[in-house]
Amino acid sequence: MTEGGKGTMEPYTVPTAPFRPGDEADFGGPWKEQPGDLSRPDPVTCEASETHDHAHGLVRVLGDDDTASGAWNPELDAETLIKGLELMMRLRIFDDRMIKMQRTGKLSFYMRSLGEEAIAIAQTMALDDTDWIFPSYRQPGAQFVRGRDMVSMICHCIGNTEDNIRGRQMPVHYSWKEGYFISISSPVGTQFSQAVGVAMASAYKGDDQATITWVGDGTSAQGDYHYGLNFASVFKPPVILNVVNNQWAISTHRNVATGGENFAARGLAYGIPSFRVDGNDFLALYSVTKWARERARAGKGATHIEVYTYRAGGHSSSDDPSIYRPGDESECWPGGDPVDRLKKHLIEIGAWTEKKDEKLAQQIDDEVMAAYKEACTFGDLANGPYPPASTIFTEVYETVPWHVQEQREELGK
Ligand SMILES: Cc1ncc(C[n+]2csc(CCOP(=O)(O)OP(=O)(O)O)c2C)c(N)n1
Ligand SMILES: [Mg+2]
Repeated sequence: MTEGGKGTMEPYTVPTAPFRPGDEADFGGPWKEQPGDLSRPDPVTCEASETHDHAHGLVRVLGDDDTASGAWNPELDAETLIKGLELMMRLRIFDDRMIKMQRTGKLSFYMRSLGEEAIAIAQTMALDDTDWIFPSYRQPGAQFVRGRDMVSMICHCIGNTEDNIRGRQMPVHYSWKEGYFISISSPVGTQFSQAVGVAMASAYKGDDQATITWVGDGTSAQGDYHYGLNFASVFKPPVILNVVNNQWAISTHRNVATGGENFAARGLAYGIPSFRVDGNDFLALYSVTKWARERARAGKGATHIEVYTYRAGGHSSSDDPSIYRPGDESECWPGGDPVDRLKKHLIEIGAWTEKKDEKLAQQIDDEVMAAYKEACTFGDLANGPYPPASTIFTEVYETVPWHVQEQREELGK
């Protein structure tokens, strides 16, 4: 003991964010990692140890000059790239309109995917149409890839009579059975171990059906993430496990979520091939997810991916990021904007123009507004109609338990 009874240990500290309001954010300039840096191992024979560099580097395809190169270039044709761009634009414009609806009192709550559009879109495009999707609230975009009608999505956000889940969930916490899109859970992280369990069932049944799931950086500090990884490591089911490191968990910086070097490398300790991928690079995301799907199909088990990105908007409509981070932090992000980067690449290869882009944006916006108007014919937030009270008792149990039946009778519905 030193004088005054104090110990000699370092003082206890809680990690804090590197930049706060008023600071100049600095992420070290353009990425040092380049598209040609990393090899593409054979997905069927690859051992986790072969992905050491991939977990510590950054898988990129789109270079700073907007060209695509390197071993991870998926060589997609222009038609597929334009489809990817269109879907990302649709998600962004939809989000933009819906947050305005929330601000004007027409929705109770909303969450955008701003700056993270490439994730759900590119990764879902790389899957088979019947693969299971276990999303967080930041991947509603997967539904656009699988063709969900926007009217149905908006009806859910309003919670009107055509809400397919009858007002049981918060807005944006979608469920969509026909699209193999599992209900988004409010308690964060539950989807991770569920996804592994469903993948184990697919393997057991011999189905060629893979499962994909995502958690955020903050959520990866929870037990669910580690339980999922451990089961995936032992049983080697066909599952793609993503940690979306968007730097923030509401107002908590990601450096509170792991004391490790990064998020990707944690998968190596579980013996699972692990990749750190530029989450604003549509092509890199598509390519690594295809690799993981090929591995799953071959019965070789899970792939772990850190999607390295930045949450450009607020956490939700209830959040004000200007009180905990610099206002221009997202503009300093070296990964740029995912939609803009794919657009520039398409222009670079001569498959797109600014004019076409503007025309498409207008067309999508018109479609979103028409969908909103149609959704309101089934009820709006202020006036309803809403799902009838009787639906509290339906669609949850196949055989209604006696106590629920009793409650229903008491309510007289
Ligand atoms: C179990 C649980 N704890 C806390 C919350 C409140 N909460 C909702 S989102 C969130 C932050 C999650 O951040 P992250 O995992 O990084 O995901 P992101 O929002 O950045 O995509 C928290 C703490 C919750 N919904 N569930
Ligand atoms: Mg986060």
